[in-house]
Amino acid sequence: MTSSANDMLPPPSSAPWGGAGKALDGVRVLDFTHVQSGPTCTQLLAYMGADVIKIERPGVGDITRGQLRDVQGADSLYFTMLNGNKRSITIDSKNKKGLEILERLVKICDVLVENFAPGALDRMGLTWERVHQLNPRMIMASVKGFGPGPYEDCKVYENVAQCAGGAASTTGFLEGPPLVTGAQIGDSGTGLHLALGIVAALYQRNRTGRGQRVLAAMQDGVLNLCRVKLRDQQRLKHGPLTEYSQYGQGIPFGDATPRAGNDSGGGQPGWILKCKGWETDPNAYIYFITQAPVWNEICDVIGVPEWKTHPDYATPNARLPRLKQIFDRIEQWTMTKTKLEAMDILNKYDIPCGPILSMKELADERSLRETGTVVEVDHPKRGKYLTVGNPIKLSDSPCEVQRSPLLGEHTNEILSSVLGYSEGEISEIRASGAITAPEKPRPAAA
Ligand code: CAO
Repeated sequence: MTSSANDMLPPPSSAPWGGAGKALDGVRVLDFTHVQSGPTCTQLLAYMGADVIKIERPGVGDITRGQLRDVQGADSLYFTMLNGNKRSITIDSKNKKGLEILERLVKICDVLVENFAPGALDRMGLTWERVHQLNPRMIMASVKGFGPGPYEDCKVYENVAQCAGGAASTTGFLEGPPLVTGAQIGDSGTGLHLALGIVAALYQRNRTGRGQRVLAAMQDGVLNLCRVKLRDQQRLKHGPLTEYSQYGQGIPFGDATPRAGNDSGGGQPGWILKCKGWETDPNAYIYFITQAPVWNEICDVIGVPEWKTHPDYATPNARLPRLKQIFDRIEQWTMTKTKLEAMDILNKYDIPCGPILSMKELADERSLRETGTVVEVDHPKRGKYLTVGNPIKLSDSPCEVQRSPLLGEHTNEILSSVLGYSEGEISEIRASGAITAPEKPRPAAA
């Protein structure tokens, strides 16, 4: 009889769904991340059950704790919404004792995640070689702005990545400048890529017994999300991009994928159209897709049944040069309905469409609360706030969203119960300055 890898696995659990622990139970993450990209990644791992220990500089912490502060004396929403379900320990990595504690953490963690500027971790003494020597099973995962190449030493923020990864050159209107998008595809998008790399590395480690380096460069992550634009770049060699409205307007194409306004990215033309109330409500709009299989239904709904058979409109190819005129006609209809009324009517006919929802509407949307995508949590300093829960739903690993930790809230707990330091040793550590901010000099006596 031959044995397979599956023979090594335990039999299926008889616990009820959601009662067999969390997907990443038992995985301990040394979270050396800050700002947005890295924290997005480690928050997802925490949502999935990993024990995420966030290392922060004593007295200061993640810089976002104090950025865009809305409540005096409380951690900002920037921080709280990216650091739920984590524990916080303060360690000064430039203090000798601090580095010793960090190295002890390296030995007992499964994954180290960091997104410092290139070289910062090496300067702390935590090179890949050192980390691998301390713990050969350690997976060391990094977000950097760029991969190896001419820009590898550059510091990068969200919009820089959007520009360098191809998003900005392909976003906006043809006649306008490049635009960045509100979706944080550089930061949160790269955090997502990194999280996938980490779980793949954890899975491979089950077989090989060793860790590896995982790198997600923000430029690469953005380009991956702009894959269809690189597709269009190659199609340009073979003629104009007929689904872009500039084709119908007779505007010639250049040698690079142009900005496409609100054109649909796929082969089904779409546009954003005004709805009732657009004069005063900036979000009274709907995205409308003229999907070919429901063309007849579209003609009936907007009141031009003759377009079903008219040679200028009956086929997708005939419609391509007339998209502007077609959407203008559809808009005459959408302007008579609110975006939600239009949505109701169009969905009855399976016509793909989507209301432009504001953040206010999303925050109030009951179904998002019910699925745990939008969650209200309580915080000792700022009170209740909304955050985004796990957007990835696992049927056997439910997510309970917890508030973000206060700066250093778990320092003692981690030193004693995770690292096994005695009370006496913790006092010595405290005296060494490794976990506390240096005292501010007192003003001289008058
Ligand atoms: N104890 C002591 N020092 C610490 C510390 C700790 N616990 N935590 C961090 N530091 C130090 C680092 O060692 C580094 O010091 P040196 O430069 O002297 O070696 C310093 O803090 C700052 O690190 P940084 O250069 O990463 O921070 P920055 O604010 O100047 O730059 C950012 C921020 C995001 C531009 C940069 O980290 C970066 O390019 N990261 C990679 C790309 C990325 O993730 N960008 C997305 C950010 S989200 O918009």
